[in-house]
Amino acid sequence: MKSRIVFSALAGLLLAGLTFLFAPSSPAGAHGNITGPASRNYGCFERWGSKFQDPAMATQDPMCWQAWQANPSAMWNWNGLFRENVGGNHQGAIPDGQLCSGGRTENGRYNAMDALGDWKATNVGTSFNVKLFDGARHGADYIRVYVSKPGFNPVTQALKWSDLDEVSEIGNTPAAQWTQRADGVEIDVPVSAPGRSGRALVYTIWQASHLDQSYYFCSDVNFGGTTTPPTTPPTTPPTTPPTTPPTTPPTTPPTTTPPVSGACSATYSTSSQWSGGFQGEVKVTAGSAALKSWTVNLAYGSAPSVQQSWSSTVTASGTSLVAKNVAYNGAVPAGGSASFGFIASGTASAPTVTCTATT
Ligand SMILES: [Cu+2]
Repeated sequence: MKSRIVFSALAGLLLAGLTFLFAPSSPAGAHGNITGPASRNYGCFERWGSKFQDPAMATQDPMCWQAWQANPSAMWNWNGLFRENVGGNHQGAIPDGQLCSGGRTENGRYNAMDALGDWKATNVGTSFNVKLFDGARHGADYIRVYVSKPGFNPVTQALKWSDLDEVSEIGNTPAAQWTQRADGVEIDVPVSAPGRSGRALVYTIWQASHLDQSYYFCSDVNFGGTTTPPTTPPTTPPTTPPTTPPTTPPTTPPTTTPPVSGACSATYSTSSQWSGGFQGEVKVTAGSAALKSWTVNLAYGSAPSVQQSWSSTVTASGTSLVAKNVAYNGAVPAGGSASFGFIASGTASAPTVTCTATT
């Protein structure tokens, strides 16, 4: 279940604009999250999911940038930040400093949510609603909302349980009583925090009425903040030349060498799935010769519809998906490997995988 895809900042820069082929989709079929004031990973998904490789994020929204670099699955799986079998002992299950990752749940997928820094904060008044979207229609045994105490600075301080005051709670509420949406249900939990101003963290525990499944969300807020008029997303100034990788020597076009089958091998794994979609990952391993470029064919009964891919360009061809290396990961040393991933709709199934390469 854990992603083995790691982006480096350089890879992100090189990738920008190269591999973004598909519009994103939200895997909204399962579980849920706080959509307002948006939790850290939901906010990063909402703001950047359609352009998660845009290097502008590094300066415009650096905390989201570090989160995407650390593990994009934390955003693609925005609805999966939960623990099971906590038995109501949330403080016992989650150490101080790890509250925003749910105690580094899911093999650490959400660890970047604990990172200290200037996360984008939602402006709220002293009375506002916490909106919980539940794509799985679990409903709630209870929902508890906490606000960090006055003086706590989420930009510089790691959140501890003792930093929190509980400000609101609702009890057992079946999904049938929530607001019905086509893709799930949602509920507003009213919160009042009189006299507050400035930055704070809102912490929500959702005990879903499904197994013993509890969800943990950090939402950054700014009490009394003024809403700035929506600015158009800054575009790269046309006078700025695109950054070219200075150290990459010109390579001969890979098409001059015929592909060799057997030069590489590839393995497929489903790293995550939810109702209506899944995330697949493929590892390409070079044989005894270094690769200059590679192509992986994933043969299915019928090709799944791909919404998003990274570290590869993925296109459908008949009943197959055809994945080609991108600029930065075509060269693989002998015995070395490269990885890519994709998000697709439908039900995960294991494809027949073949790899060809130029050496
Ligand atoms: Cu669930």
